[in-house]
Amino acid sequence: MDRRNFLTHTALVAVLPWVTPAIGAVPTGRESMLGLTAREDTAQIVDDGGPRTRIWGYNGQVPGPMIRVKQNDWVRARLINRLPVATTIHWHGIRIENAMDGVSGLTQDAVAPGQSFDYAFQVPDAGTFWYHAHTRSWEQVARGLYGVLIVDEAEPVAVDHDYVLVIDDWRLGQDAQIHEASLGSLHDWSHAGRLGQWLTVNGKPREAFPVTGGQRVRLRVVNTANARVFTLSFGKLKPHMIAVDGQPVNPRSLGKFLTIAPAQRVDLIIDMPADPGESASIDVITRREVIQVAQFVYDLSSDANAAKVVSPISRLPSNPLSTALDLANPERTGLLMEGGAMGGMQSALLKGERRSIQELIKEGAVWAFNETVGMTDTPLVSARRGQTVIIEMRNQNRWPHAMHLHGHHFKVIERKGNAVDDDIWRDTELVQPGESVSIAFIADNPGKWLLHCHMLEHQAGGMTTWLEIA
Ligand SMILES: [Cu+2]
Repeated sequence: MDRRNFLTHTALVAVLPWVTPAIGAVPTGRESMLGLTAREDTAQIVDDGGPRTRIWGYNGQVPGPMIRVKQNDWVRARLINRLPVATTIHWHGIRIENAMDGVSGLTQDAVAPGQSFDYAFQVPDAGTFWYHAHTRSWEQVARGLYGVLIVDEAEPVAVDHDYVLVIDDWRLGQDAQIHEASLGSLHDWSHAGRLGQWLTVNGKPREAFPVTGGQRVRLRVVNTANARVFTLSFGKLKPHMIAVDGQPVNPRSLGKFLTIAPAQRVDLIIDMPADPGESASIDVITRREVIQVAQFVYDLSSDANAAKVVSPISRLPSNPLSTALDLANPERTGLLMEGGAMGGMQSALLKGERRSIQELIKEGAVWAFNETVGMTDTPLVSARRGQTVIIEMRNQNRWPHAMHLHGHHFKVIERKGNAVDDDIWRDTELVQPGESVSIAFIADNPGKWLLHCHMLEHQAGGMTTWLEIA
């Protein structure tokens, strides 16, 4: 339980007092324009008393300001770039108008230092989303350019608390500063991506959520790490999953652990036990240890610490997502995922030319989709609007990949050759080494949309392609 164990490469000492959560929600809407200034600042991401860390953050904060709107509202945000480099914002999981998707080089030009860009879009789905830099994201997200975007249901959902748990890992030097020398490290790119040794939740080392016994908590878990897949344990608590990547699912018991890949979100309902003596901590489980990252703190002075009649957990209202897949007449394509350390890739196409693995390594081009590194002139798929698209992904390398599709939510219809029939619609799916996973979605959002690995070093190393919907 000692956080020092987690810091295998630094001498940072971690003993902290609990701090109360302070996530402010910034309303936005048709009338008001939210300013998001991307700039360098410092943040207390290590323990109080330790040094402040130089970060890049929206309005100088990490996470950036929480944006909270109602379903069908407009988000209007002005990105003001005070960074030394160009940037853009991607609104992850929002089924957005293509021009607002924030992908530099595909949907907009990158915003140069000193310049600004106005994003304005309507949010069709209620749920838990996030926003982050989408220009050199392997560096900009690692430095802290991300925030949470919550879209509230049209009718409020009955809970006593609505809490957010944003998990990130940071690679810090002994001075508690971001380890810059390893940004862009070929080792990270060709292995699991940039993994940090310092954990934060909501931008600090630990989080405390006030509760009283018998209360119902909605907990929105967001993984903003560049590459780390987190495994969370809730001790004796019994969470139920109610939404995945912003889309409602039939409430179901979580089981023992929550596995959450980079960019994924999971909404949970947790009924707090009446007895404050019961375990109420949230732990991150690694291969070596158990690290407490958050705790539900009972208000012992309250008379309310009593068991309430536990009402059933109802399903969240459905979002207006097209789910009637036409599996008989799909546009179908394969996506072979190759490369990485120990992957055995011999050569691949880079900018239209076949290059040997030795040449590719020199360019950091260590991953390929369908024998091609990175973006191509023609899309992986051209679909008519409304067509069902099936993408058969085959992970033929030694590493897991968190595959993210922009502008749509998809359903896994087949895994390892077995048909899957569940009610989960995702924007990011973890594909394990050796696995084949087929996803299907209705191409109902016109434009140019990325499909890429959200292990951001894998994306930068070549795991990115695009689809075009007429
Ligand atoms: Cu990957």
